[in-house]
Amino acid sequence: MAKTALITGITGQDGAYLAQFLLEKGYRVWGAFRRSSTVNLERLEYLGIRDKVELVPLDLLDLGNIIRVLEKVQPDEVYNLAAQSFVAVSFEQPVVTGEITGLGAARMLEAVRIVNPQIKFYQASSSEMFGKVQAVPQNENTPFYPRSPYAAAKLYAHWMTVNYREAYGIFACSGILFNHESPLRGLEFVTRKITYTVAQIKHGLARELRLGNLEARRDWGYAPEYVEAMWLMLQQDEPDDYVIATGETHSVKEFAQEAFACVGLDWRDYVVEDPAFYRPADVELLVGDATKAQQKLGWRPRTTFKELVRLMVEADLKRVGDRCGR
Ligand code: NDP
Ligand code: GDR
Repeated sequence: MAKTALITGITGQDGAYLAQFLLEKGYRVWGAFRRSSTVNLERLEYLGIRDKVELVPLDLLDLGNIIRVLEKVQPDEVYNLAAQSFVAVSFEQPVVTGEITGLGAARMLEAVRIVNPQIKFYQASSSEMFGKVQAVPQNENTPFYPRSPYAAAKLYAHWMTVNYREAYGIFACSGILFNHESPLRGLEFVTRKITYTVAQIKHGLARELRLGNLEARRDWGYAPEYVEAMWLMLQQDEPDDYVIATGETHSVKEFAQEAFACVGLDWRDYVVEDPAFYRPADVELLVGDATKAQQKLGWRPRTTFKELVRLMVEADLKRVGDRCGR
């Protein structure tokens, strides 16, 4: 019998790629979206899977709603990808970020415990939980030091996941994923902001790129490979937590340099450092050690930094070109 999966955050980057991956594995896939005046299914459409995913309204703020969805869908696996996921906004909306990103995960876990504790549960944890550098590279044993309301909310969700595993025997896994990017990345995140603006500049539609902290370093991987790791975690004999990362770190400046180089331009002619994009507290250096995932899950990143930048720039050149009829 085909397995059934429920994915929260289906309208986001990872939701779309995970749905595609699970459909290819023969899963029945339910996508949970929150009600809005215009539902955004652009990413599912981009991947050509809009009609293959069954959609169900679910808001992480509403426990009753979540319980009824689990009763209706009866999933074998739940992937909790929904969150207020933009770190910069979490400084402006700390309480709502805590409600969605932190307590939202607790509501999901409670619903699993109430409806069917046999459901396998994946929590989308984040390298942001490592925050202020305590050690490099960061692995499952590195102490956490969250530096934003987003990271603090994710840390609460992470420990709740561990607690539900230990307290109630729920098959709950926390994937501590480092930044992963793609042509489906939201435009406010720095990588996509860079590649989209580079494409606009190349097409003569923009003249400059305003960025904040150019020295921040991140471990950037390719999103479709990262959703495979989520699935692998739920296929093991025992639930556990895993770091998923490439093991390489690059600065925002290096990303911009590489992206402009892809279209034959010099980043220094276009990038303007703008304090408006600085954060009250930032994470300066992330680099992950995914040895445990390699050994236990057989997971490895395949796409290099240069390939990632190029594929994102090329996708945006095409998109911007199509929009302006070139
Ligand atoms: P996105 O921001 O692209 O997607 C977030 C999703 O959450 C959207 O579908 C959004 O819906 C949904 N959502 C927000 N609030 C609610 C709510 N109250 N109820 C139900 N759904 C809600 O994130 P990504 O796909 O990039 O990331 C997926 C998850 O992984 C997130 O939890 C993120 O924090 C985490 N993560 C991401 C990493 C990355 O590098 N991408 C790294 C580590 C962790 P809507 O479209 O309506 O806004
Ligand atoms: P991050 O991603 O905060 O790591 O969270 P983001 O791309 O927003 O920032 C990365 C780094 O770039 C610096 N930066 C800028 N960031 C943005 N967005 N816009 C700018 O103009 C800019 N200029 C410099 C930031 O200061 C930061 O240091 C992402 C999200 O997907 C989280 O949900 C996820 O948990 C983590 O990745 C892992």
